[in-house]
Amino acid sequence: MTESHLPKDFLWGFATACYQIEGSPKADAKGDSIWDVFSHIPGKVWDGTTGDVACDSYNRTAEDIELLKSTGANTYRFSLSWARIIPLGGRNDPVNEKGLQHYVKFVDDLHAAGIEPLVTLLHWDLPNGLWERYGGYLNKDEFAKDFENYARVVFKAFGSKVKYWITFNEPWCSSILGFNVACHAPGRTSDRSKSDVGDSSREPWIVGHSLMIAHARAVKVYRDEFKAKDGGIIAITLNGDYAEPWDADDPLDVEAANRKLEFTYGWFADPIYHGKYPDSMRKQLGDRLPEFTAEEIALVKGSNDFFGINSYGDNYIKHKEGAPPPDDYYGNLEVLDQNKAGEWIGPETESVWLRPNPRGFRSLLNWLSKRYGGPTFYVTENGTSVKGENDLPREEILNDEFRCWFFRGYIGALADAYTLDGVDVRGYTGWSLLDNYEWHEGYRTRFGVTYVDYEGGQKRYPKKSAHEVGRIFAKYIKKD
Ligand code: GBH
Repeated sequence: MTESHLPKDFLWGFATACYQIEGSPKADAKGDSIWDVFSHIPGKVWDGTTGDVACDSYNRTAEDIELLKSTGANTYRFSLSWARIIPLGGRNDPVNEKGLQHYVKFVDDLHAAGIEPLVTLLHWDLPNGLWERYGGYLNKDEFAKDFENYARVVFKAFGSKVKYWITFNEPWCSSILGFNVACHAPGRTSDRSKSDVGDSSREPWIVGHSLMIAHARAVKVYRDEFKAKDGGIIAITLNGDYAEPWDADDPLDVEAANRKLEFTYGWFADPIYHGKYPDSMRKQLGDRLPEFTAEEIALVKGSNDFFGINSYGDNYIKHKEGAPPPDDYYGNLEVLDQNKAGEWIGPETESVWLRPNPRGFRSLLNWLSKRYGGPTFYVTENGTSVKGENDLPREEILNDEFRCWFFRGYIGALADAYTLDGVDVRGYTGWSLLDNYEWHEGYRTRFGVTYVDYEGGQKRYPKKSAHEVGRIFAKYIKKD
């Protein structure tokens, strides 16, 4: 029997995103992002909170690095605030040296602590200036040019200090949650009870298309102007949970489960690895899904040096009969927690959408590896909330056995996928280093391996899982 393991130089650590942890929305001449605006609109966030203070990480970089060191992590994934670096966002707008140098120093400090930075250029917090100027991602040409400019400014400032770049975090969320479900900024939808503006049947697909082009242009800039001297790799990070048929004996459910993966991962990964959108999407969406020009697809195809994945739970999928409504974004199917036999896909968490299932994670890695010809994967987010965690006494929160169980299962599944299935995975950053601002859910839902006491001055208290993750990796990573 083979003992599952992970390769010797495996990168592991934790992930965060700037709007979720930094606070200090006006410090050092930062501009507003669409999240600064959205979170302040009454009714958008469940508990009415904003990211104005969050974990106060903008002022506590040293503390966060100490925390990372204490977990034994060798990697940290974080995102840059575009609006700190170029407050208005655009290619003719001034660069804000203070904002930029904040991150350059942070990267230097990480290196001094022996921690490899994995940098995301945009984790949903688009400069509001670009939204106001031309509708942000709705304007493909303007947006792609401005993103390219921002990327170049950043690549130049960091040089060889950063070896791992991610263009966008989860374009699916920016498109679907921002322009259909409307729970994320800018909150547009066809549902007039939620927004006066928006077209759920068209805008999300336009936004997804813009993000692909902008991603590809930034990658081209990196490859043409920086890669040879700076030696890094660059990719986009896609999100999606595994999908299993509600009734494994019904070919329509089997097909629907596959279609769900095409509508989440395939939407972005098929153009990059296969040069076109999935047939199932074209069939359902017709001309609502933009076409790539020859020039665009030449740019997009091959624009990943690795495959970034964010994945959390698993679902059962049941096909739907009849024609899908125009705002359908999953591929005419139901996403369920129980299968036909009434079995739950996994235990409950604090997040309605998340039921963990490590076996499903291994299957997902296999599905992606097979469909995309065995690329190199970095898992850039994976983690769990805990049912009722926020209401527990602090001692119990710190003893987060459920989260430890989650990481044992998922990291074990990762090692099995690597060892037994030949999936080429080289890195993993757990979500998240800290409890933080969980977007429209506010602060109630906690994903951190560190408890943050929001009432007690943002003080950090490592949970049991903060140390457990390192113990798990120590078991799997080869020593020689
Ligand atoms: C990640 O997204 C984010 O990158 C991170 O910022 C966040 O804190 C973390 O998850 C934890 O939530 O029920 O239709 O609203 C994970 C992918 C996709 C998970 C959308 C929640 C909700 C779908 N997310 N999903 S819906």
